[in-house]
Amino acid sequence: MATNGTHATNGTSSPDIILYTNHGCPWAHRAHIVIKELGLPYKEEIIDLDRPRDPWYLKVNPRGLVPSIRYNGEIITESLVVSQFLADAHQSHLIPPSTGAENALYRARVNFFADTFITKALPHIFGGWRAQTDSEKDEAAESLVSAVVKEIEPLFTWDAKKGPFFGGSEKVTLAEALTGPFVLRLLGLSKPEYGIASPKVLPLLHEKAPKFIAWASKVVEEPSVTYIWDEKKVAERSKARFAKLAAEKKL
Ligand SMILES: N[C@@H](CCC(=O)N[C@@H](CS)C(=O)NCC(=O)O)C(=O)O
Repeated sequence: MATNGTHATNGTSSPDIILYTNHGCPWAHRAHIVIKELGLPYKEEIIDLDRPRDPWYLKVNPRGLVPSIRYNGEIITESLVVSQFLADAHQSHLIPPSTGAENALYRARVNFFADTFITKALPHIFGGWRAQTDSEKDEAAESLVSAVVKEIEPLFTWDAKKGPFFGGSEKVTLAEALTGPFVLRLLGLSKPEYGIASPKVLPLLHEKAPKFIAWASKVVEEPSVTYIWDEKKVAERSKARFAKLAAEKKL
């Protein structure tokens, strides 16, 4: 089991955290960003997703999915729940506490932003990867860009000169922690050299969703977002997985 991190940022004694993860999983990646932003020490247990889960892990998470965490002996599962829990348990720049209407409103905006990305854009990102012909990939690219323009671009209402992240924050917030793993994949795996997505995705986003691209370009530069990211490895594994699914006619 690997040990990471050195200190807690909030002045309280550090909790005992085990993160059950796989570095190729975007959902688990959310928890990595949160933990890194909080500066929390943790141990990690890599779960091999290429074979059936061991019985001990099914006791940790009966769904067999990553991420899960053990926090001072308590198990917490599901990436959104894990991320929100850690951010609430350790107050930081990620998200304000839920006390007071102003904070509650900010939290609602963060949640809406992340939810919009996941429900409106992500299905088209995945759709483009699964598509098997160039024209299907192009079609998914058009749908993705339309969704970003309609649903996400209007959410960038803050002055990005103050700070590039949600609400004009200079530091990554929970909005970026929840969406960053997918932003990395969108910007990284859409490069034409991988042949995973339509080559039109990035030029179209630059042309039609400038605020989104400016934000996304900053997100993928953050050390907390990139420290477990291996673009080439994820690209190769994704291609191999889609080729296998296509051969089994499961796409
Ligand atoms: N809704 C879950 C999704 C997690 C998820 O799908 N994890 C995948 C890896 S990216 C997994 O553990 N797959 C194992 C399997 O399906 O057997 C969350 O947000 O935590």
